[in-house]
Amino acid sequence: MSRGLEVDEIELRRVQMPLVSPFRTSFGVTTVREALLVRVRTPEADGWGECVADAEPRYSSEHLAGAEQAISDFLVPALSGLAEVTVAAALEAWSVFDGHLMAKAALEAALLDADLRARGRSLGEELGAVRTEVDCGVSVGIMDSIPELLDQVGGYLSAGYRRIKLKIQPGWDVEPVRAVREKYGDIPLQVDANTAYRRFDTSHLARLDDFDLLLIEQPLPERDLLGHQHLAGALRTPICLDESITSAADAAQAIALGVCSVVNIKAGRVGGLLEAKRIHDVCQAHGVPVWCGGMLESGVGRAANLALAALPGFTLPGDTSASERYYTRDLTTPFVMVDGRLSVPSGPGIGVSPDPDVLTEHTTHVVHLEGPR
Ligand code: OSB
Ligand code: MG
Repeated sequence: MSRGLEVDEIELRRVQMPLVSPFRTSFGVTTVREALLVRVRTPEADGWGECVADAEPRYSSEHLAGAEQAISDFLVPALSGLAEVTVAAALEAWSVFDGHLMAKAALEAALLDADLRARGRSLGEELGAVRTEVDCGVSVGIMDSIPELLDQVGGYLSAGYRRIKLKIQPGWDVEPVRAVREKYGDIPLQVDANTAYRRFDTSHLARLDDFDLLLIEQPLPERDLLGHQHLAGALRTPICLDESITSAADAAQAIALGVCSVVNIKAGRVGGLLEAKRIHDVCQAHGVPVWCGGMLESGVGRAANLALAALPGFTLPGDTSASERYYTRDLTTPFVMVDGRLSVPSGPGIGVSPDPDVLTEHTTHVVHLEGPR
């Protein structure tokens, strides 16, 4: 972005989207996804961003109401001090505010989308995409019983998903993994604990080594890098970090310390698409494979995730699933999986826009903020 954006208005919109089935993780269950959409209005185009914070601070310390407040009270006012509103200048101005990465990512995405649409350039091109479609994996929640889990996994395999990820927690780990391996054989399979284990669980987690998993994602708490380092030495299964990695500096440190050998990148968790690309670059330079995570996004966030997942270092299938895995009606034209892959949008910006009627139907409240003066 060279010249500045003329931002007339910023719209913050809360939406509620019922999931096709409840999604249970070690930190809670979601039946209706609550999201915050950011629309940046400029004379040339509207730019869209989706905030990945949850209604409650369980996955991370951020939550939706807090993100909304951070945007309206700090991030938008900070734009007023800029000579020119550019994405780079905005990120620089926001760097004085500690944390609030999900809030920053949502507004960054909307500014970037507005700018790219005005310039007729796709997000994929801007980030350095090298492919037009990406391999899809699917994240399978904790279920009430093994037969229900096997049914759900079977459905996703029939649909064509190229990799299955099982959510695990103490009491739901070795047995479900064994059952899926026994029934479905040598499929690409991995697990995600969302910080549910502690260092004293090391010998229990080592039992997962029998199942040739692609990786185990975030077994220990976010801050416990040393614990993950010990675990990496004790397990054959590769350690992948999600919650622990919030910047390129985090990724560089984790790699240098031998804490993980794979990284799950979520732009929404790391303060934006540009930081996500930097994490990708650091990992690629060290030969560490990455994949694109998800936070049950609507089509708005999904479109941006697909552009990111098209970068060369994203060599593992991500949690970039089809719209119908989450929602009966997505906010955008649904993303449909063909042969286990989703197409990377090629239109300007994120390449899709919310349908006004679906948007209105799901909206619970809207706030309009004046653009920077
Ligand atoms: O840890 O990857 C995670 C969903 C919400 C919060 C955290 C996570 C997830 C998922 C689902 O695993 C990914 C998706 O399909 O969007
Ligand atoms: Mg995860």
